[in-house]
Amino acid sequence: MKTLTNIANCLAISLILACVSASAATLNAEVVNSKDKPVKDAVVYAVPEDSSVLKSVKTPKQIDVDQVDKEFIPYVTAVYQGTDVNFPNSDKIRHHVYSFSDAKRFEIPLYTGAPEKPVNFDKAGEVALGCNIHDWMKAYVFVCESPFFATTDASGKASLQNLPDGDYQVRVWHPTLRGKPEDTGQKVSVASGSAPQSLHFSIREKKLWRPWRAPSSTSGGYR
Ligand SMILES: [Cu+2]
Repeated sequence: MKTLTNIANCLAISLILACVSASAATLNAEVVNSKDKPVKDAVVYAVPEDSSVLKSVKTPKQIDVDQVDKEFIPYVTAVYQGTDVNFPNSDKIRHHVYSFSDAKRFEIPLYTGAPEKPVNFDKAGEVALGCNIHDWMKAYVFVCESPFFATTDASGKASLQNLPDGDYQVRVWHPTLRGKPEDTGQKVSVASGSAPQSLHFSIREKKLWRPWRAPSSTSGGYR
């Protein structure tokens, strides 16, 4: 019996070791604001110093930003430079999606259902989305110069996994970020076989103007 327990212990230890090496190049990031409160929907991204790493990475070519109950879903979408974004309209009414941002100016005039073609985001930077009909509909596409990114959850945490070995600048962007993502940069070296690293970002925020939502039968009033 004792031998069996020992074998079980050995197996458990082997499994733990296997897990550690499998998650070798993992970065766990936490983003807080100047009041130490977690920041949700922040994009944490790692830019490799050796850009040849980017050639071997497979990334999705298309992604959706939906419109449901007169809101964009999700609020923040991170994409790798060059990705196509579809803007399906899941409501029964028409929306008119646009952006005036430098990284992408576009307009999809009043439509229902799926637009004819997606919008290609080929320039890195933030793209603020709006709807011409519903002023409160606001959302963002953040176009990353790197395919290694993750968006923080409600606890301000995000995990970047399967990073190829090498040196990176890890940066943060958020709609409320005061200053440039480059100013948030932290240099990190990752190597397979090492334990996950933890990064802490404290960002300065600016106030975002957001119009009140009009009353709706489904939301039960203003929000
Ligand atoms: Cu709309």
